[in-house]
Amino acid sequence: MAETVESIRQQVQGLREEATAALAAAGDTPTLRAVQDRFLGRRSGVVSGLLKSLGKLPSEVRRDAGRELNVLKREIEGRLEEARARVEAQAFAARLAGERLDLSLPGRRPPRGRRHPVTVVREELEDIFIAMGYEVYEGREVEDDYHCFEALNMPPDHPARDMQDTFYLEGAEGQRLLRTHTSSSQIRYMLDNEHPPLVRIICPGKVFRRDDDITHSPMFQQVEGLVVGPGITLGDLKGSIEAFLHALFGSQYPVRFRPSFFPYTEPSVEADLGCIVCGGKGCRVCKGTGWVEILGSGMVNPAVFEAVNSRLGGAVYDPEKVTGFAFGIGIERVAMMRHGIDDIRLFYGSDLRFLEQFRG
Ligand code: 2U9
Repeated sequence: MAETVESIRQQVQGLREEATAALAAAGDTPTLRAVQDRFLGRRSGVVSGLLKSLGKLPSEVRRDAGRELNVLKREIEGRLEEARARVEAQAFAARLAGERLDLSLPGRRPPRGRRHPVTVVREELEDIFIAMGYEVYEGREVEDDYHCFEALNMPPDHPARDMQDTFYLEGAEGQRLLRTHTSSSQIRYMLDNEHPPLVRIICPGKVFRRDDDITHSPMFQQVEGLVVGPGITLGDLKGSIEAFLHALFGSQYPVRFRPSFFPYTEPSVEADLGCIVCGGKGCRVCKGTGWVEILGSGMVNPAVFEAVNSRLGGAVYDPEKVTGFAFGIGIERVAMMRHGIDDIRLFYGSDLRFLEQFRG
């Protein structure tokens, strides 16, 4: 092999022309890669091969030949870069040309959610009571027998438990249950109260019962209220409930109270509202009576205070010194009356055709 600088130069020039032509003709990335492999590939690239064989050349030729080959290598690398940029720009332009993009089209409106109709009523109830000076206290949905029943004057064999059968869970710390009313949260509040024995709270939230028909859902929502302090009377109960119902429905509707029974209140009273459908004349909704039952209430049974006191280890809620009233209202029932809905289960069927009819 009688290589001279001149013959190397000729080879380099040949390769330069060949590479330049190949790169100019390359129109896509795979072709570019093939050109790169052919000239600069580590194993079989022509230029790489020549660079590797420099060592075999006579020393007087080696230095100049090396310089020529390295210049060529850098040149091909530079051209490759240019060709790559060109191919990419062409591909992008082709994609844009194929895409029909109309920037004047109006955007797609993302679907907008809304509050659930029961949430709307719950928040309205909360606002009314907040304006009347009540604190909102949530408590917990998973409770124990003590907070849900025992402290509320419903010992294990009490018949009132039949109406509040619920879902029981066995846990590491003993039996738990899903609360059947938010009264359990009110017990919890009294036990944790930082300003005893003064209380003015509402407890809104989900409750659970073994019930399922058109007016009962296994999960429904309540707001219960509790007011405790020295000198609280049945008159306070009546005035507060009437003010609340008038704020909720309008002061044109009369409110009346009837005796009732709950283990946790004594005396107990239920409140009726003049029928909002017929205005009191009598219709299907009020079953001809002109009145609809709207909430339950009563004066807190001293047995409830005693149960709390025995947990607290002292007469904190001394029935000789403080009295209180409590009430409870089902939120779905209010929403049903408002909108003329006759099946509670519609609220929890997740059917958007139903839910989208409400403003929220
Ligand atoms: C304490 C003491 C007493 C809360 C009360 C009612 C009457 C009542 C129902 C209304 C419709 C439940 O959602 S509903 O099914 N509630 O009738 N609730 S008195 O009495 C209490 C609460 C807490 C410490």
